[in-house]
Amino acid sequence: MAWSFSLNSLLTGFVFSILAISSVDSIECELSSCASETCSSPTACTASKGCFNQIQIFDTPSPATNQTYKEKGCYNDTCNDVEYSATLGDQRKFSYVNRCCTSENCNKENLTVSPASTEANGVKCFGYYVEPGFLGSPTSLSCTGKETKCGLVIGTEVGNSNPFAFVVAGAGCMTENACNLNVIALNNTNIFTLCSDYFAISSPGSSVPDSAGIQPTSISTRDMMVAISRLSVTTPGSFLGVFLQ
Ligand SMILES: *[C@@H]1O[C@H](CO)[C@@H](O)[C@H](O)[C@H]1NC(C)=O
Ligand SMILES: *[C@@H]1O[C@H](CO)[C@@H](O)[C@H](O)[C@H]1NC(C)=O
Ligand SMILES: *[C@@H]1O[C@H](CO)[C@@H](O)[C@H](O)[C@H]1NC(C)=O
Ligand SMILES: *[C@H]1O[C@@H](CO)[C@H](O)[C@@H](O)[C@@H]1NC(C)=O
Repeated sequence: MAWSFSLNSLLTGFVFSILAISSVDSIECELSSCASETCSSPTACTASKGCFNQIQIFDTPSPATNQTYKEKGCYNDTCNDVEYSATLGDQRKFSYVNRCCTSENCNKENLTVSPASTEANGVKCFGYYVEPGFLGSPTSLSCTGKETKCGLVIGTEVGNSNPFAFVVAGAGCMTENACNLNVIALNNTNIFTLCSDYFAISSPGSSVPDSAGIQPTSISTRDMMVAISRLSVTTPGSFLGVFLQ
């Protein structure tokens, strides 16, 4: 028995060393980026953990304002497989997909985004969209597919001397994992999101006041306009204060 025990521990030790060696091994991934149709020529990077493949799509009613960003590269610590989207007013829709993989050059494939479900899910949100030079009008959006939350999106320019330089703002339907984001997206835009029943017109089986004690249906289009119109003259912080008071 002693013999078999020591053989066992020898084997176990051997297996552990192999695992230890292979986990410090590094792999090569494709490193590239595309802004709409313009892509950098792909190079390679070395990752200790794996490769990522990311796509961001900003869908608008016109090809001239559509934007697609793709990025491929290496990661050394963490990477999350995520997929989220937000549909705002005036047919503005933002989708984000990030995929992680851990074998050599596994991010070579180009990501495609499967079309989101167009089936209404019963949630209705205020839809709104504004950017410099474009002021939309508030609408009621019938949310579809997995976009079951109502919320607000604010985009500010990264690195602008005014930390709240405003690029885009909107309200609409979002997937739950698109709530409470604070990320850099699209063309160097800081995206901040907030979900709240305050932006809901109706949701199935819910007439409960939200945590702020406001009936979801109590917001009027006029309230929304007033609040949003303050956006261009104030900071997102105090703008949010309007909603969170
Ligand atoms: C990951 O680590 C390797 C080796 O330490 C390094 O060469 C590489 O630049 C790092 N890559 C990233 C994306 O941090
Ligand atoms: C991915 O897209 C880039 C840029 O459009 C293209 O050059 C490349 O060949 C594509 N890769 C694959 C594997 O289809
Ligand atoms: C991206 O941002 C840069 C600098 O902020 C700007 O020059 C460029 O036109 C922008 N590209 C698009 C597609 O909006
Ligand atoms: C953006 O443009 C409109 C109008 O031509 C198309 O219908 C969309 O499919 C297109 N969206 C993307 C992501 O290319």
